[in-house]
Amino acid sequence: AEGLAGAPAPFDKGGVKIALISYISAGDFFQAYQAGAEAQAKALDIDLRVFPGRQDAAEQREQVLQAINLGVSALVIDHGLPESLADVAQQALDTGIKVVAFDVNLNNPKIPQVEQSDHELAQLALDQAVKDNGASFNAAYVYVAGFAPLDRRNEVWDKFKSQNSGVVEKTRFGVVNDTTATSTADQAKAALNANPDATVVFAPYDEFARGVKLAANDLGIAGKLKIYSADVSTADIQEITEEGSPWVATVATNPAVVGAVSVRAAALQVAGQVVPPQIVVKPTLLTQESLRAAGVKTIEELAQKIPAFSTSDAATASWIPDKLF
Ligand code: SR1
Repeated sequence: AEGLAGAPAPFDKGGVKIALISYISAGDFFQAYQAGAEAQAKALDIDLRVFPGRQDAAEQREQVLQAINLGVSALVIDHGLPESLADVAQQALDTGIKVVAFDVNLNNPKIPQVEQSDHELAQLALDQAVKDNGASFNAAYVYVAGFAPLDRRNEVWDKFKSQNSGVVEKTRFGVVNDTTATSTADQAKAALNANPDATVVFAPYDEFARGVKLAANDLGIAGKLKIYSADVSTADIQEITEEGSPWVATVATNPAVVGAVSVRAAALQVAGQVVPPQIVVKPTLLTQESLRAAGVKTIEELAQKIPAFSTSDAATASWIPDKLF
């Protein structure tokens, strides 16, 4: 450990231990989130201990206890089930460990919450759906309850339906597991087969959108469907912009930036600095049309064109390097 010149203690000496404890590690979003957290940790000379997420609430809870025993200075808890985390997160706080939560509501005023402004994200996607399809359409909706970001996006979907009586939810499905896209594709095939009049799909997680696109291609109905999602990755850009793709818009942050912000929020607290209770990284609407017109093929190219994809002003300080990508 070398330390960071000009940084407050303990970062001036380096080697501060922070744990990143995820519920899900698979998929583009979570891999990029972790990569961003690692890049920010490296820039701060933090010894980041990454605990793999395997969609296992009991294992994630155990990992929090392991991190406490490791003597970390802070924990970043990335997704998970509040009921299996709240008491062990409090235990961490009680031993002097700082805690940051990303997308899991631990309902604790001592734990700042990082999020992507999910209400705005969903609203931007649905506004685009109305722009493209008018305010009357039959929809398929992909949702799994219990994940804070999906629950927040669902609140917007419910409100949107109540304000647009011409929008009919014909079918609802979804699964989050270690093969979310292919499992969702299986469900989507059955649901879209049974509801051939559904023309718009609200799938606010890129793994959901990828699954629905797979199903649409298998069923030969890609030409009559339009998919609206959340999230973006290089692989998603390829899927959105390819000829004949039904995936017409997504609303996204750069997940690597969100990972970096989460580590910065933890570091600020370890340095004794104040962090707001809500730390928001705002998303951007990316349509198929705009991506094709800009000729953007990768998330790095997006970062060159859209400032919010290269850095965020959330949880910054003069001593924290934040130009990472
Ligand atoms: C299972 S929750 C998936 C969502 O978490 C993050 O907020 C991403 O945006 C993703 O859509």
